[in-house]
Amino acid sequence: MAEEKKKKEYNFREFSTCEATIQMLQKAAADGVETAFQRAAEMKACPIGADSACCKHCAMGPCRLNSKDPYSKVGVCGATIDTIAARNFARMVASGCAAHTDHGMSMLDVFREVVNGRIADYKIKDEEKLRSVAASIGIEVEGRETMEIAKDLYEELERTYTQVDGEIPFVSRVPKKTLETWRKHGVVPRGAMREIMEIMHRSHMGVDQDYENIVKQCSRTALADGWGGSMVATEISDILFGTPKPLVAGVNMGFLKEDHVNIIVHGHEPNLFESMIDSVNDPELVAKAKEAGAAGINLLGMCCSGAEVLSRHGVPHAGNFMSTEAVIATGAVDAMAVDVQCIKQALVQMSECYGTKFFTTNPRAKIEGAQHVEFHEHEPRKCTNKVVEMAIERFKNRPGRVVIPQRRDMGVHGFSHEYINYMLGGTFRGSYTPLNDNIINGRIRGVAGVVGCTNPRVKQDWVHVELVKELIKNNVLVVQTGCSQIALAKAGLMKPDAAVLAGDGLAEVCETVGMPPVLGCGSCVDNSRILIACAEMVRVGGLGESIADLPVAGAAPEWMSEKAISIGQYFVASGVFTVFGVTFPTIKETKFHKLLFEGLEQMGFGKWGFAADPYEMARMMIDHIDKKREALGIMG
Ligand code: XCC
Ligand code: SF4
Repeated sequence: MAEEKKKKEYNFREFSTCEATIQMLQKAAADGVETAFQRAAEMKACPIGADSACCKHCAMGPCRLNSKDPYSKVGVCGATIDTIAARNFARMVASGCAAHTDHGMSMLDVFREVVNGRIADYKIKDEEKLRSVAASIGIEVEGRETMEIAKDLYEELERTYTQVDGEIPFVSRVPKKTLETWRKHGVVPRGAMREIMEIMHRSHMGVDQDYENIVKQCSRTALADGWGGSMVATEISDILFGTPKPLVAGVNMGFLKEDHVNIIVHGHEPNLFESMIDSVNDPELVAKAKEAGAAGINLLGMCCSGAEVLSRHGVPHAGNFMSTEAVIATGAVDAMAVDVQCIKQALVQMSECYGTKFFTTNPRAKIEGAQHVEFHEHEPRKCTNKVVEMAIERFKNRPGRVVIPQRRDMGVHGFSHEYINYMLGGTFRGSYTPLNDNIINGRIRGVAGVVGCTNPRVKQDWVHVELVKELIKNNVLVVQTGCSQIALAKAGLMKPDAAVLAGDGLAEVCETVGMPPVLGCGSCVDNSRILIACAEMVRVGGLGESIADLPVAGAAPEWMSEKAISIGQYFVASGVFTVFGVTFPTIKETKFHKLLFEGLEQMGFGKWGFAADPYEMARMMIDHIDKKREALGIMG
C-alpha cells in the first residue's frame, strides 16, 4: 500500500504557484518523501465537519446532523444545528484567541523581567514607542523616567489578561462610536483569561444554547485577541526590539546559501529569533563555522516570526506555511528551530529524511521525535548557541545532495501603523491627511487587509496573489500580514514599481509617496496594526464616526488555522466586512450563518463573507467599499 502511494503521480503545478515550492515538492516526491499537499489530496476533507454539523461535546454523542437538511434532526440532547455550529465556532475563536494572547503574555513576561532588571539579554530599544503606547492608555509620561513609565505600562497591560471586571486597557484606542456599539451589545472584553474561560464554559454541553448569545461571547473573546493579546504582542515587541520602518528585504528559498551553515527559525514569538540573530553574529560561532569549512552562518525566517524580523531587521524569509516542508527538501537547511504555532508535526520526519537538525524550543510545544532544546528568556543564548553549534555539526556532515531553487524576491517591508501614519499622515495637505484625502477624492477607493495562511486545499499563493492584483487594479490600497504578505512578496508586489499594476489613482499616490501598492505590516499578531490604522482613519475625520463607516474590507483567502477565525471575528466585531476563502464552517441555510453574514452588520458590527474564487472575493470587497463610499457621500 505504501509502495503504491509513492508511485502515485501528481502535477505539482496544481498544488502551488510558488516555483521554489513546486521544484522542491517534485524533488521530495522523487526522493520518495510525502508532504501535506499529497496528504490533502489523498484525504478528502470530512464533509460533515466542514459544515460544522457534528458535535462531540459529550458522550451521549458524537452527534451528526444532516448538512443537506440541517433542521431535520437535532442532537441527542436536542441541540439544534445553530447551537452546534455556534458552539464549534466559539471553540475555534477560543483557541485562536488563546494562541495570540498567550503569545502576547510571553512578550509581557519578558517585558516585566526587563523592567525588573532580571533579564539582561533584552532591553527597551524603542523608548519613543514606550512613551506613545503608555500615553495612549492614559499613563502620565511628561517628565517621567523611562523605567517608571515602563513599570506602569506593565501593570496596566497585565489587565488585558487578568482583569475580571471592567474593560481592557486598549479600548482607549477604539473610536467612540465603535465602542458604544460594543457596550450596547455587552461585548467589551474584560480580560482575555476571563473571556476564554467563559466561552469554554458556555460551549460545554447544556449551557449556552442560543446561537445569538454564543456569538456575542465569540465577539467579546475575539476582541480580547485583536485589541488585547495581539495588540500587546505587537506593541511590546516594538518596544523591546524596535518599531519597523520600511526596508528592502528578500523573500524566497534562493536566500539559502550552499556554502553557508543555514539555519531557519520558524514560528511566532520574536524572542527566539532575536537571540538567534545574536548567536549567528557571535564571532566565536562564526569562527567555528569557518573552521568547519563554511563561508559563514546564514539565518532565515519562516511563517510569522519570520515575517516579523523581515519587517523589523530585514532578515530574509524562506517562505510561508505551505513551504515549510518543501524547504527541507533542499537538503541545505542545517537546522530548523521552532517555537509555537503552525509547526507541522510532519516536519520531524521530513527533517529526518534530509538530515536536518530539528529543534523544538518552547515548553508549550514539544514534538515526539524532535530534539528539545528549551529556550529561557533569562539565558536565551544557551539555547540559540546550541542550535548554531548543532547546525555547524550538520554542515560538516551534510548527508545528501543540496539543491537550492534560485529564486530571490526583493521588496519593501516593515510598514508599522506609525509609519503608515507618517507616510500618509500629517496635516500638510488639505483638511484631513493624505490617506483620508485621497480616499475622499477617490484616488484611493478604499483599503483592504489581505492576510492569513496558505492551505493545501487550494493552490498555494494563487488566491492571495489574484485577489490582491484585482484589488489594486481597482485602486484599493492593500495592507498585509503573515503568510499572505510572503505570497505577495514572492509575486513581486512589494516593490514600488508594482504600482504599474495599480489603477491610475492608486498608482499616482504610490508614485508621489514612493511606496508600493501593497504594504507589508508583519506577522499575524500585527493585524492589530491594521486595527490601529483603521482607528486612526476614523480619528482624522471625513470618513465617518466608526470603523463600520470606513470604506475598508478584509480577507483571508487561504486560511486554515483557528487563529484566523479569531482574527476574522475581531475584524467583524470591529466593523469590518471580512471575506474568507477555502471553506466556511457553517451551513448557508441556517440562522447562525445568517447572523454571521447579515445580522451582525444590522447590529452595527461588520459581517462575514465567503468566496473561494479570488475574483468574486475582490468583487464582494469592492462592492462593499463602494457601498460605504456612497453612504459617506464620496461616491465617484
Ligand atoms: Fe500560521 Fe502565523 Fe496562518 Fe501563516 S498566517 S499559517 S496562522 S503562520 Ni498567521
Ligand atoms: Fe450530541 Fe448534545 Fe452531546 Fe453534542 S452536546 S454530542 S449534540 S448530545
